Amino acid sequence: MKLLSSVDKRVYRFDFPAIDTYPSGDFSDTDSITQIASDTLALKEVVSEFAESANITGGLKVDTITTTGNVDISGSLNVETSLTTNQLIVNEDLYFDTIVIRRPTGYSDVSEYVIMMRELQLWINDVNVLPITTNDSINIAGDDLGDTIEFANFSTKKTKISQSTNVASNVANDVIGGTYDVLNEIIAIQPRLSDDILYIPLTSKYTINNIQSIVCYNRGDGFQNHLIGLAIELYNRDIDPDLTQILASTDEITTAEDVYRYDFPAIDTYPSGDFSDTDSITNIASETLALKEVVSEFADSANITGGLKVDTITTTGNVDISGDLVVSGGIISAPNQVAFKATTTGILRAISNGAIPDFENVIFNIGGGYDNTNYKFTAPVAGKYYFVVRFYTTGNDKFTFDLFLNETTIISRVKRQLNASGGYTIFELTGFENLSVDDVVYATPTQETNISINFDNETSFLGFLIV
Ligand SMILES: [Ca+2]
Repeated sequence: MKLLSSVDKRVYRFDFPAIDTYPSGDFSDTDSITQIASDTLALKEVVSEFAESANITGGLKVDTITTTGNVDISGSLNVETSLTTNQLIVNEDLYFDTIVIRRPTGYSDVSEYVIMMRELQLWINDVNVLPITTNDSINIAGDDLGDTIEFANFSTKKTKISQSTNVASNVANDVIGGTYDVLNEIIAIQPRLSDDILYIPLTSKYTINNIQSIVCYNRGDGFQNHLIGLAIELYNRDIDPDLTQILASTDEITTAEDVYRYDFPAIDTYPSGDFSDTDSITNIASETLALKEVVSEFADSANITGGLKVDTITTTGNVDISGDLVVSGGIISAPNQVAFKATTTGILRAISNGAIPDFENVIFNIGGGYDNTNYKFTAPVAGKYYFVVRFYTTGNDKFTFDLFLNETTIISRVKRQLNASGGYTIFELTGFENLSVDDVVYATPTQETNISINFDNETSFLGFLIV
């Protein structure tokens, strides 16, 4: 707001954005304590600069937005033309760098929440990467979670200790012992809780899509039911340090087994002959050795190397298919497939050579390719089109009627060679043509003088895109 002292007015009025809500007929041309002064009475200024920030309930239209800070968008960002940036950071949700083994529902098959096993393997590119991408346990209680494999509590995110020398990082020491080499401390020394976890931070970040399999070797000397209730979860602690977003998860273990195997989509890339029927640090356990589960549910989005089976696919965006689309049942609905039909209106007319019948009455025109001012169809997309020109002639004169492509090529022709009797005959001219975008198709009589056509609904021009 600025002073308007240089202007000779008795009343000054400063409009703010909500002036739009004031009834337009309620301004007063005279001094008023019940109405806002009108433009006639007052000098008006629009106040549009606000301090600090503004919460706008309606839409905001501006020519340019310049900001020195960040722009946080909780919805989607749609860019109609182009996006220019020096650095594009892709959503890393699908990358994980942390494995957590925990009890999602707090269930334990035995009274103590024991976490014990021999080994966990993360198979990527035919290699178990866990031994080379993890750090040994420090094994001190009460520390914050860091970059070492530890027992911990999921609620407090504080470390807990192992029993004896069975430290947590033995889960990735490339040793599959005869009994177990990972065990959380006994309850008499350190209470075991339902939300205790085995925390396995990786020193590398991997995409879930590249996982072939996660294999868990349970303890090997009985008591395998101690693992029942546990599940394996994947997180990205780099962007989610509180471990709140599960990127992928196995089901809870429900049966006592020696070995559990969780296949991810990239299992298709693993050589089919390389599965091992015995404990192995070089090969993925076979289905003979391990109970197999396929992990197919990921958070948010996924690039899936293998197949994808779902009940329903709903998308608000496009679906681009570079391969074939095979539909084995149901009906394909394609409401936007290019198609048009137009008819003539009026009475009998003689159409001379080169003239185009007035197909002015548009029945439908999906894709907008047909022009009912010049009676020509212009292909909006490339493809194979089928055309029909149907006309009703009451005359007996010979004629030639052609379907043209781009004014030079005759796609199809119907012809009455000689004058004939009878009249009132319907002819159909059909054509099937591979068109490029902007190819033009239309119908016109040629060669003879003219043709008498009945301009009713019997005379029509139609076409549609087949593929
Ligand atoms: Ca081990």
